[in-house]
Order: sequence, then C-alpha cells, then structure tokens
Amino acid sequence: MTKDIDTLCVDTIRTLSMDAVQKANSGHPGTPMALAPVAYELWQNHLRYDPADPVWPNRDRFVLSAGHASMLLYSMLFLAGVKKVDEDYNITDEPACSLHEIENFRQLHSRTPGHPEYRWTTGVETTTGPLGQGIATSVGMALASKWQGEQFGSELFDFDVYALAGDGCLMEGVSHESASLAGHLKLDNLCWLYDNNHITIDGATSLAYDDDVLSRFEGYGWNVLRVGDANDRGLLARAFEEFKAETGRPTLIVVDSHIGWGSPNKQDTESAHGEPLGEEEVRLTKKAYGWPEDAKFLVPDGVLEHFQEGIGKRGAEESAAWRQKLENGDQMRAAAIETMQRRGLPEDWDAGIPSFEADEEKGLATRKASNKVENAIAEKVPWLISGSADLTDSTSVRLTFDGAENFEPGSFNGRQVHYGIREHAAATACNGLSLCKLRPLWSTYLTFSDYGRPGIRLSALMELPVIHLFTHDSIGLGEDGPTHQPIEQLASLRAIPHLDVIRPADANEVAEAWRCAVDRTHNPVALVMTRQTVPVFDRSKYASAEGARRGGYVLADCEGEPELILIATGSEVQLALGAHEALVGEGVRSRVVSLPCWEIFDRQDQAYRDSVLPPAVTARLAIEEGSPQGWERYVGAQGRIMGMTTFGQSAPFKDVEAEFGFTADNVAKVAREVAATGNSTT
Ligand SMILES: Cc1ncc(C[n+]2csc(CCOP(=O)(O)OP(=O)(O)O)c2C)c(N)n1
Ligand SMILES: [Mg+2]
Repeated sequence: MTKDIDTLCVDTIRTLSMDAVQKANSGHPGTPMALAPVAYELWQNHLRYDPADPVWPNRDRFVLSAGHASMLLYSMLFLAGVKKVDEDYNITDEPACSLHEIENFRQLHSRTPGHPEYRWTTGVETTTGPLGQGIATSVGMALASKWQGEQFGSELFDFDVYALAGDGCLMEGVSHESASLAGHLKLDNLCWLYDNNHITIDGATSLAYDDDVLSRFEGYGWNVLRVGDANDRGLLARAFEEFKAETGRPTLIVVDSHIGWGSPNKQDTESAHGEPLGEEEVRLTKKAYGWPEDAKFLVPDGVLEHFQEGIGKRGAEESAAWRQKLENGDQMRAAAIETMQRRGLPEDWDAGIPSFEADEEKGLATRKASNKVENAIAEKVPWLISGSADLTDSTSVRLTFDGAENFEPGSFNGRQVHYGIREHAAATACNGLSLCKLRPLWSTYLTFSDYGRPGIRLSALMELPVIHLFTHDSIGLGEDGPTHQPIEQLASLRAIPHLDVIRPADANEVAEAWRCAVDRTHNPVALVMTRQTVPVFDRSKYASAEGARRGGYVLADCEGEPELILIATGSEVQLALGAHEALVGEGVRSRVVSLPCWEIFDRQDQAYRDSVLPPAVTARLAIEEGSPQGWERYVGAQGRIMGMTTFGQSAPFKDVEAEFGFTADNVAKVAREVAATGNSTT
C-alpha cells in the first residue's frame, strides 16, 4: 500500500470497524468509517491521554455519545495501546482492548460490547446509555475539571472533555438542557463534535429535523465552528486548536461527514448505520480504499508504532510531568487527591453527624434533618458537591457552612450547583462528576425523579456512588395535589438494579441513611424524604436507629413471639407505631418493623432477616403511601398491603391521608383483621 502513514492509520480504524461488524454479523459500521479521521486527528495529535496510564486523573476525556459507533472507540483503544486497569486501579500489562477482543465484538463476556460500557472496558469513560446521555455526562466531567482545578490548582487539573455526538444526540431533549447549562457555566473546557451526516435510522434527517444547529448553539452562548469535510485533518486540527484557545465558552464543532464513507453502494444511506456492509460490499470498500480486499483485521506494519510515537509518547511525557508536579507539591494535597481518586473519604468524615433528641410532639421533617446531616458530612468531605434542579431549599440541600459557595464562573470550587429546572441534565451531570471521582448529590421532588430517570439508571448501571435525593415523597405533601404526589416512583426506583432506595422514618434514621449513602465506593442511592413533619422517635422506648444500617429492623416489639407484624417505611412508620400501641394495649402481640431500604435488608443474611420477619408469622401488614407493587415479598400470601392504587388528592395532608385510610386508627383496624386471620403455620 502506498499511503501516507496518517491515511494508513485512518483506514486501519475503518477496516477494523467494518471487519468486526461483519464478523459479528451485527453492529454499526458506517459512522466509524466516516469519523475515523476525526477520532484519529483528535487522539493522535491533540488529546492529552497516556495509553499507559488510562486513569491518570488529569487526562482529557473522550466520550462517545453516539455509542453505536463503538467500534470507533474500540479501534482507538487497541491502536493507541491503552492498558487494562484492574478493579483496584492497578495498571496491568494487558491491553484494554486487544485485536482478539475486536474479533469478538459483541460476543458474550468480550470487552467489546455492542455499546461502550464503563467498567467493562478500560478507556471507556462512560456507558453510552440512551442517545444524548453521553454529551450530558460530558458536562458533569467538564464541571469536575473546573472544580478540581480551582480546588487543587490548575497546574494539576485542567483537563478538557470531548464528546462525539450524532443527530440523535442533538435531537434528544437532554442535549438542550445540558448545552444550555454548559453555556451558562461558561465551560470552555468542553468540546462537542457533532457528526452532521444528515442520516438517522429512519433515513434522511429531513424526515423530522430542520434545526439550524449553528444558530441554536450560538443561542446557548457556545463557540460554534464548522469543519466542512470530516476527511480534512488540517481543518480538524485547526478547529481543535481554536477550541483550546477559546475562553469563556464551550465549543461545538460541526463536522460534515458521509456515513459509510468510501462504500460504493452504501455511503450516505441509512443502511450503513446499523447493518453489516455484507462480505461483497466490504471487499468493494476495501478496494476503494486501496486496501487488500481479502485481508481481515489487518493492521499494517508501522501503524501501531506510529500511534506510540504520537499519542503514546506525548501522553507518557505529559502524565510523567504531572506526577512530578504532584510529588513536588504539597503532600497533603497529593494525599487528598489520592483519597478522592480511590473514592475514599477523609478519616473523620462522619465525626460531625448529629443525633437527634426525641421529639414526638413537634417532630422534624426528614428533609430538614437531612439538611443538618448533609452539612455535617459535606463540611468534612470537600469533594461532596451538592446541587438541585431549582429546589435547593424546598428539598433542603443548601450547604450553609463557611466556604460553601455556589459553583459558578469565578468560584468554580463552589459546592452548590444550581442546575436550573433541568432534571435530565442534573442527574446525568452528576454521573460525569462521579466519573471524575467527586461525590455528587442532586435533588428534586420524588415525582420529578421521572425526569432524571435515565441518569439515575446509568448511575446504577455504571455502579457510581451518586446520591439522588428526593423529597415530597408521598401524598403526605398535601395541597400541591396529584401532579406532585408520587405514587409509582418508589416502586419504579426499587426496580432499578444496584440502586439502594432509602426512605428513613425519622431524623435518626436520616442520619443512618446518609451514613450508608456516603460510606460506599460503588452503587448509587436514592434518599427519599418527607416534606411534612414526622415525629423523632424516642429511642429509649424503641430500638436504636442503628438498625437502619441493615436496611430493616425491629423498631417496636411485644412480649414473647409476635403474632402480627406491621412493616412500614418513612412517614408511615409513625402510623404503624400508633396502631401497635393500641393493639398491644388490646393484648395483641404485635411487632413494628421499620424497613427504610429493601435492597440493604435483602443483602442481610437469612438468619437476620428471619429474626426480623420470622417465617412463622404470616399475619403481616405493610403500610406505605405508594404503589403496593413489590410488597408481596415482605407480607407473603396471607399478608395485606395498605398502599396507593390511585392518584392522590389536593388538600391539607392530614385530610389527604385520611381520605386514603392512612391514619393510625385505620391501620389498627386493618391490622386487627389481619391478626384475626391468624398465622397459617401456628
Ligand atoms: C434514546 C434513544 N432512542 C433511540 C435509540 C435508537 N437509536 C440508536 S442510533 C439511532 C439513530 C441515531 O442517528 P444519528 O445520531 O444521526 O447516528 P448516525 O446514524 O448518523 O451515526 C437511534 C434512533 C437510542 N439508542 N437511544
Ligand atoms: Mg446522523
């Protein structure tokens, strides 16, 4: 082949992608073929990235938002010689993505799944998720870079974030929220590359899309550049340089491209998007590239070496210089960075967590208690970043100690992010923050968790310790009525694997919930709090709230073996206790189990779970102001569930709760019925 080395490298990316998709007989060849020069130019000549240290904290991030083009990323990881990192962040000698993995594209247990998945493949900076999530995540990463730069020094943290998006990403609503937020925050370290190819799955974009993308992004306050031909590496290089020189605005580079570039019969067609080209078309395309037609997975001599001389050498020098700076600098700072990178916590992180005096009369809304606990922890954990989608005070997530400023241009080490009324963007930005090892929290009302759901789901899929905090957690929010009253949200959040949903009953359970939420390196939590006041239980009369650490515990008990178990979460625990007191007075051997977190309880050993919910006691009643779905597994076939099977009502909260039977008297009444049916095994 008589190609210059750069073209040889670009065509290697193209042909590897075509071959992998063809061999898997499934996948998306057209976009990697079109964007190979873009990825090549970026990685080889601009991206600050050390393939031998892919977890270097100040590396530039490359996010493939158009995740269907996964072979583009896998080709880059392979060709750049990125090393695999193990679970303890040790760099191994193994490649992150070998040629063998590329040959096993989309196969069981390969490191080359259909779409990039964080944790499965070193070098994948985030899971793709639904279209638009990648670019939304990149905003959080850019925010993290700014925060870390301000906190630890811009000589240590000033990484850029690149995200590659297609028409799909930009059509998605979340792109609007995220671009608007990034423009507002003046994230000039953020560069989105828009693959302007006029094609989506259904065909030409003109079927559904006529946005003037340039004006749109100018309207958000972005720096908008255009590269009229994806194959023009000179123009691409200039655009990347312009991005780096730009201050005060994020950059969008619109790149005009041709899907399936070079394929004689498939270029510019939707079929190049999501189908293998076909053996014959692969041959014809290779011929058009001047490539050996029958060669498969060919990596011509000199290609790997060329990458080593480019990104490899540059990255090694840059990361070594960074380590030197870290070692020569303040050692306390270096230690803090190391702790943060490993998702650790300062030693005394929980020293200030308050315990709350019993107050069964006046009580305290769990959201209010939550604010006290959050502040106590955040003061000790500098990288805990609070935020809200315009409900900072209603959801009680404002940090109030000295130095807890807003995160905004001019004070990028602020701790309070105002995400605006942008729940999709907020939830997903938190994933970006977490991927850069900060400990983010965002909040809204529980009903609106629906708007953050893709981000919540991805935090669970990626096993990121993000805190999703929701208040106004039931019909108990009262007057705002059915639009605001969550019904199915608890059940639907509980349905997400790896997400712990914690709904504490009182202030002291709130403290325990926060402890669980922060003291973890993997897995997100949803903290669910009341708007309304609830009693702070007298723990000298009832069991210690420490039981909440096990997800569920016996809060109140009877003499001897119970014959009836009342199980509740959150604000309904007080109803269970009220009913319990009445029943015990009547001689019923009743027990109250507070079950703030199903998931944590389910992870306890069988003996513990049986001690809380003895299998012999089948007379059980669950009380929760939400969908009854899922409670069967705790109450069993003979148990009853008091839940919500309709939407709520707008009225003062006591009236709404009474309307739906959520009073201690009514719980006692239903409990008597349950107790009367007896226990099947006794
Ligand atoms: C939220 C979401 N909706 C739908 C899809 C299915 N999907 C995958 S790619 C795609 C079309 C994307 O078009 P574009 O971004 O222009 O990519 P191109 O074909 O140009 O590479 C669709 C609809 C998805 N992945 N995510
Ligand atoms: Mg497209």
